[in-house]
Amino acid sequence: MRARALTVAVASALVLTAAASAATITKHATTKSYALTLDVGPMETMYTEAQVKSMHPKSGEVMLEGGSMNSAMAMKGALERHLEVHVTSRASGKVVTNVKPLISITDSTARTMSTKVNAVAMEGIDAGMSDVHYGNNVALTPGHSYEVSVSVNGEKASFTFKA
Ligand SMILES: [Cu+2]
Repeated sequence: MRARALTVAVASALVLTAAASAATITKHATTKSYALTLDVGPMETMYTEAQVKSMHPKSGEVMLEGGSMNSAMAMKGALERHLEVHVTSRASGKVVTNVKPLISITDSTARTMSTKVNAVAMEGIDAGMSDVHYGNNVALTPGHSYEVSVSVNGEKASFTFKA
């Protein structure tokens, strides 16, 4: 019975860990012209506009200018997450939909080289233009610290977060 109680405790600890790491992380930064919001949340299915028309998905995101979904081959222990950057103009407060941000990510814990994120413009299904943002799915190791660098029209900002 004792062994069984231990198994239950371990199982519930695993569930807690999974729940914690699935939470959405939100960070803010500003550049001269832009206010940037980084969101790291659960993996999203990204559809082309043609797929949205034919498949009528009820959730996920639609890619606006082509591009493709990363299906990151997750390393052992890594989880696939969705990393996205929302850009608004500091002057007008409006969502910026016509830029091509450069996004790269570094695992500060593993001290890996920075990796370019294939930043695709997208919006949530049925969310409309106010949700336009840039990013993709990425594989992150829970507990590791990451640095994300974003450059919008040459204006740079960086974020740090723990996955
Ligand atoms: Cu997205």
